[in-house]
Amino acid sequence: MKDKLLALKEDALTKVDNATEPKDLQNVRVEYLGKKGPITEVLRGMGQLPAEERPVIGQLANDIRSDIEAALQEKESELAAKQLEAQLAEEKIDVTLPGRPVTTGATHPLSAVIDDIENIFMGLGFKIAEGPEVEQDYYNFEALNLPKNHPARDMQDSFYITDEILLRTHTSPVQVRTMEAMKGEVPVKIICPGKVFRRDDDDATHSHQFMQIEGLYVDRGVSMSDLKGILLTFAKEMFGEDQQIRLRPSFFPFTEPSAEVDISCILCHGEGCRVCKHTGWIEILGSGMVHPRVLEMAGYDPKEYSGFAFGMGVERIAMLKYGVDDIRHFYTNDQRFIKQFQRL
Ligand code: 2NL
Repeated sequence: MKDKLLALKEDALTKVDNATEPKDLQNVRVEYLGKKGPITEVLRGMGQLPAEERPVIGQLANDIRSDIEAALQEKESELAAKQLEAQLAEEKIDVTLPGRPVTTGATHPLSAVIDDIENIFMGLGFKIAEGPEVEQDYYNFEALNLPKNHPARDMQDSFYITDEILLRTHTSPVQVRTMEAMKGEVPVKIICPGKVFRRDDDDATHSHQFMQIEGLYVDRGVSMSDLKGILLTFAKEMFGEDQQIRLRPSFFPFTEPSAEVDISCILCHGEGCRVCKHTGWIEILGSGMVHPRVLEMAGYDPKEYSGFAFGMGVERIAMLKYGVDDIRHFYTNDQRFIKQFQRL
């Protein structure tokens, strides 16, 4: 038995020595050390041996097994090193070839405009608040004083998931949720940017999905003059120091009184041109004093607290600021368009 094992070892080591390819070594490993190999067989047949021989033969078989394995591994690294050497001798690298250009990402123009607006309002003490895009009817409509029969609630105008769940049509629900979470604490001073969804046909100025930023300031003694002051500061920082604003009476169910806000035309500075339709003014947002019922539903006593709110469409601002003529450019993902607004 002992001689048979030693002969096996000699055979295996000779085959390892003569191997020229990794495949040869794998064959040796399977042939001698595999489950059906002679060494495994010896170990299996140990039961037939006299008791005093068992430990000796067992030890020997195990030693031979590790000797063969060690020889295999040594030869394997030897072959690998030879293979690498041959490859290096054969391959030529042309270090004079030009490098591949590295493509860098660009901030999307809508993200750039949102960043600008956020920074301006953070400078005025506003915090940023975000919330769900899939929203409950209560937060999207009911809590904003939009009655059950309001046209905005029509299936034709909103994307409903169920009777009670829909894609939010504005970011106002985030403001309602924030007030609710603050449990009557003041000041509530937030801006809420995000995606909103309306069931429009897409054209140059309409998209079924767009970005909105709304602002809300609730405290004791907040007045319409605070609204005017904040929005004038915003207009100057966003469009230039010489900007003026103009408020026109309007209507929103969630504000009373309500006002549309215009800035002086950024193209002609009030002279009259095609962009401002010869009025000298451009409408950029809607605003007003938060309706007392909206305050009350969110847990703020309208006798003690007041607030202003406003909302603007980000695409509209970006189109004005960058002279973009079609809202669909923002969503077509054409690199040539997006790269024009590149900044770090
Ligand atoms: C527009 C007009 C507006 C608001 C949004 C608001 C939010 C709360 C309470 C009261 Cl929680 N108002 N938001 C107010 C006035 C106008 O948006 O034309 N947006 C594009």
